[in-house]
Amino acid sequence: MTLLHELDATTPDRPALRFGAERLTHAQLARAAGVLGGRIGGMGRVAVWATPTARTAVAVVAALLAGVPAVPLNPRTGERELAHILGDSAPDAVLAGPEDVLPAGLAALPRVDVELAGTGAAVPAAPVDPESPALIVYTSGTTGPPKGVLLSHRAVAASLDALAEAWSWTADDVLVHALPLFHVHGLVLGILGPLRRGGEVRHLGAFSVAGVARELRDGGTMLFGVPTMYHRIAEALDEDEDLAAALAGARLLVSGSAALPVHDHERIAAATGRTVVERYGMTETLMNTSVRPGGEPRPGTVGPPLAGVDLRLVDEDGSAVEELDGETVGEVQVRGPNLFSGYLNRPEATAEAFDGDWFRTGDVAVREADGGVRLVGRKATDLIKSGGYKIGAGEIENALLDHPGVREAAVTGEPDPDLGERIVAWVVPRDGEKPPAEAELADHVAGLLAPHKRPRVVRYLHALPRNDMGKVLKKALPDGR
Ligand code: MCA
Ligand code: AMP
Repeated sequence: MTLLHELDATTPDRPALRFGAERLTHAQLARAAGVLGGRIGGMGRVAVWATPTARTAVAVVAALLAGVPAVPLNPRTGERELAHILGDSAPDAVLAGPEDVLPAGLAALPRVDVELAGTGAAVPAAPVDPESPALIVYTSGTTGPPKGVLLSHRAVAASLDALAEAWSWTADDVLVHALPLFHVHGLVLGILGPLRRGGEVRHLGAFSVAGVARELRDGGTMLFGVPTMYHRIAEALDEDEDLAAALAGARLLVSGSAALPVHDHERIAAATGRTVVERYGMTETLMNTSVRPGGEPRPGTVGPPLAGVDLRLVDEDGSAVEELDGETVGEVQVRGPNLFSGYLNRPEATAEAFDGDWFRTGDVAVREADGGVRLVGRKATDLIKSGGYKIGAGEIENALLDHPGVREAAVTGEPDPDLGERIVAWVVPRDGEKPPAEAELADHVAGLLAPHKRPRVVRYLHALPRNDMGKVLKKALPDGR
């Protein structure tokens, strides 16, 4: 089985990747990845220094071809998180661009340079077991460090093919995006998606509204983004007719990773005449549902299940919710070929995540009369979605407690018009006279974990509200949830 489009006589010269000035056709990508695959063949796992560059795509494709599971690393990961991921996944090497400066935490690992123009022997196309892991993607939970999600070749292929069917996604599509390449959204949907179809992806390197408009005007047919990106687009639309025209010319505008507020849906639809399509997924399940393009626009819903995905709602007592009334809530549970194979080294966590063969998403939803899913919340209040990133309150609390100026810490998410939710740190300083500054605490968390996990607001308290057992009562925080 191969996850990628097989080159035929008509496709080798078609563009595959465009990252600014770096451009590779399908044949050039196959060559560069084939050569790199030959160098890493036989390794147990490889880490990929997942910068937003063509090298990351080449490295991941090489690993897929060689049948070596790839562990994408956020190039801004802080020292503690990096040490955890490396210790947990035990890669044999790190694949990085020759110019990349790697942190000390990677010094002990053999380094393999990723070249865009591959010279040398290409990997022979060995058959890969569809059940073997293609990727190990780290994702946050409510407590503890992130868990490695094992994604098989089968799951990735199944999910991408279901999306292709739902969206009529073909080799003629040119996808535009600016998502990070160390999560499912940017890497699986945003890079492997176009490559599986034999189409093209143009990555902006970093998100900007102007960059989106430029690439859509210049032949882009689809845009993938998180709600924060669509919010920034919606904000810019008022004064930018070119942007509205560029969006209107796209075949498909897709949002995911968090809820797109109705207000942003409406502003984009009013200015462009286009409805943003929402799809719903998760690192562990890849994609579960999607609104079908051309259907009745109904902001707030994430559409019916994709082909092959079984989805049910389960109430507090564990009984299935049968009502399609748009009112009765239950936890979303899914099963299908899109599901992960388990958490790396975490059999208990894997077992806990399932109810029989149904995966418990932790998302709470209602179903509409047409079977469409409307997400209404999450079971765990200790998970924060900020800018489309999932962040566990516990890991930030632990990082804050390691700061010498912090006696106690609690972390919550608050609504934020741009990020969806912003991370708020509630801190009891050791010295009330000289509390550590907000920026210092943000830098501390960014350095240990990752910049997107840093608190955006710090509130200082004399004590945290606790119950008789000593458990922090987050709901009792002055503005907490
Ligand atoms: C700021 N920066 C710092 C600090 N403060 N760095 C270190 N220490 C600090 N104290 C740097 C940042 O690294 C960054 O640098 C720049 O300042 C701006 O950072 P930030 O404010 O965090 O960025 P932002 O403007 O808030 O980012 C918004 C964003 C981003 C672009 C929308 O949140 C984003 O890319 N989100 C995508 C999340 C995603 O892909 N989620 C998918 C997972 P520089 O600018 O140089 O980078 S969910 C998933 O995969 C499932 C399956 C699904 O359904 O999709
Ligand atoms: P992650 O664990 O980072 O892969 O994020 C998965 C979570 O993102 C899901 O469990 C949902 O809570 C959320 N999510 C993904 N897509 C959507 C969407 N379209 N609308 C609302 N929430 C979403």
